[in-house]
Amino acid sequence: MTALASVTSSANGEAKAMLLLSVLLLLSQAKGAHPECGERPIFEAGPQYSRITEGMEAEVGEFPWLVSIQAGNEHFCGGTIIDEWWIVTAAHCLYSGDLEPKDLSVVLGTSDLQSPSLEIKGVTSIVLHKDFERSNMNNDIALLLLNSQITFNDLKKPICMPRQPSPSTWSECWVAGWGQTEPDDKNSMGSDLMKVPMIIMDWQNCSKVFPNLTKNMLCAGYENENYDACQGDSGGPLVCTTESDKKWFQVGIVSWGRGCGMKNTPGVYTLLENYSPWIKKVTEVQGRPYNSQIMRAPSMQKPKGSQAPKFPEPGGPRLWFLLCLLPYMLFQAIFYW
Ligand code: 4AZ
Repeated sequence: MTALASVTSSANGEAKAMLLLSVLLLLSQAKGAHPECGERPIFEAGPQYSRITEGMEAEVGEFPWLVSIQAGNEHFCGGTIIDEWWIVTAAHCLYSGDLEPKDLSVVLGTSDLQSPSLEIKGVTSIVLHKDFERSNMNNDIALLLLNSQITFNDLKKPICMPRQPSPSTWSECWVAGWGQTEPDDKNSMGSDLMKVPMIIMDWQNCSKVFPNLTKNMLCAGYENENYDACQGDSGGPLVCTTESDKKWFQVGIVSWGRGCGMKNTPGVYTLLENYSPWIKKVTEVQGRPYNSQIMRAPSMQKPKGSQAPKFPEPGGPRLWFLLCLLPYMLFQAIFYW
């Protein structure tokens, strides 16, 4: 090989490396633009940020979709981020009649409600399911529209909406919240997020425990353990994952039960998969349509309604791609002409 050829091929290699880098950059920017649902990168990276030594305290970044719904700076219910604008929660949390959007705040991005780095957003609309029945808790679901959109990062991420039909078995389920840790003690609500593992129970068996159970509800518990959600956890998510795809799906909304933590008495949850059409309709009517396609299977496509720009956006992925491509073209031009 001559000296010139070896210089040319190394320059060529550099140019190819640059091309590869720019493609990676392009891909990472595209991922940031439409974050995937149901992922928890900080938690999966290992326990290096953990403050937990034992017990069932949630770790930092373990439930990045979970929010605290507050009135007068006091936590009263949980909620779940489903996209940049929307929080799903329980209707019974907001049913009191005189609650207005301006009374509410949503705390996100933290498992510690006393953290100095938490983020607080206001609410512009409260939408309760119109068929919510206080007497039997049927249709216990509501949506909150935020006053500004969430910028996702590793501490703030949307959950995946349930698949239809949902898997017959989930590999792992958890419920988490800032609710009471002692069934009869209102003062047992803490600022640290707590979690318990859950197993979804057969509907027929659960309807023997709760004869007024409707098909919009599911039951979950943990045999021989008193793991349960309690007051203050309401509105928060029951999330599950399958063995195969390691994404987290919201299967239920904490709704009601017979007391808390009673052995062999499951908790009752709103069956979220029944409400996909309702979520779609409400979010469209309110002018902030939920785009399940992007959240479920992210792609390079733009969200519905947003126009593809005619020119590269300033600092956008295409501009970066072109900038990185330029040296490659120059090398090619110098050494092959
Ligand atoms: C409640 O009062 C409540 N054990 C929530 C969940 C359960 C019981 C009560 C389930 O908000």
